[in-house]
Amino acid sequence: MMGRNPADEVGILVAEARRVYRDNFGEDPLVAVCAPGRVNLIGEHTDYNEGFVLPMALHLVTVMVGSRTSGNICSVVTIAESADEPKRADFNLPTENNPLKGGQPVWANYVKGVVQHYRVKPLPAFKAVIASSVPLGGGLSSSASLEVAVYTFLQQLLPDSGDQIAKALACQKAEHTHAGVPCGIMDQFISVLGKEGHALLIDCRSLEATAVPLADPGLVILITNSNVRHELTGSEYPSRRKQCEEAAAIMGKSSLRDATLQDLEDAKDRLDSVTYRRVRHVIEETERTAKAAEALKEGAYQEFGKLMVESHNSLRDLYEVSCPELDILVTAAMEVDGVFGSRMTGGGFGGCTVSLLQSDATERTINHIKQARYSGSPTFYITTPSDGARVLSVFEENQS
Ligand code: GAF
Repeated sequence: MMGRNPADEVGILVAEARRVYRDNFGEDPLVAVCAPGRVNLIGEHTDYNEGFVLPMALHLVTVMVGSRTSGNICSVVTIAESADEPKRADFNLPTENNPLKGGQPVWANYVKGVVQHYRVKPLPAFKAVIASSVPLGGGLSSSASLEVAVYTFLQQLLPDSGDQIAKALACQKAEHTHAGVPCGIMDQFISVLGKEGHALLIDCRSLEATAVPLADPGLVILITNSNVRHELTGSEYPSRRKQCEEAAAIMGKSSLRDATLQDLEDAKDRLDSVTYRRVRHVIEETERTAKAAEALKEGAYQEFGKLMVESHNSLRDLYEVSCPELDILVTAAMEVDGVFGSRMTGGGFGGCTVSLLQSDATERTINHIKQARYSGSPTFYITTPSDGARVLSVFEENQS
């Protein structure tokens, strides 16, 4: 659970990364940057259908410290939780004839992907250390926060135009090409553009975002990590995306954003029953998300919570991306007096739930969830909406 204040937590990560940098490279880094993970309050599996999402940036961040170096070889060390070894990767800067390709270790592919898609060239070589407090595979966007941290770091070495949307899109492209996940834009967008004290209603078609205030001291946003590993690199996520795109084509729409429930009924005979359920989720979830943003603006937390639960049920029954552990956590949270709503968050198949509750219900909610009939052991984060990626320190004059 969140114990220290968020700024101290980031400071500890930076200090640790600097120490490891000194141990590996025998000098101090020049710059430290960070990019947050996210929790999505509502609007799941709608981003790649050009619908609405309502995420907020977290106090959990990926930190990157480093400096430019001469030559062509980049060296990166990670001390973030990662599933694979080695913890150090050395690779050549890409050239037109030799683009950077994915390989081993897997964590380095996120770095390489962003270097490959950085919008200005030629980049100088660099040395860097990565640290992170975003739990790996927790559905809180550990990978997007890594990509955006790398991009933010590269901006310190060779500034780009500063276009924030283009930055998010370049990081999304890195995920597509180097991590093999055909994700939507939500995670990279919020990691770049998150705003303290606010959730963002993102229209994933126009890429316009509306900041929705979310800083009521009477309200707590509780994240419960099921500690069931979530992996989007398997076939489930890509197959959901493909089903949606094929359904849109069958319905004569450029994306499911244009489809209504009436369109769905009209196309029922041409869709198999699984695809029908997927499409229904997407159409209803997009509508629910717009309604939820209105409810949040008005402080109508009961209404917001009801929409969260509807979203969870739809992800469980229609989109089929929940799992028994997430269902148990949501049911347990909803049994507590003072909890407005609860749902799985992120891609699904494990990871976290997010619950909205009265702040005076926090302790009893956590205690109740801990007692739920649940084989794993959940962990908890009490969180508030934070800013997007930022430069934390420039330790000396930056070389340019
Ligand atoms: C993952 C993806 F990366 C996002 O783009 C989004 O589709 C989400 O799953 C589901 O809403 O986090």
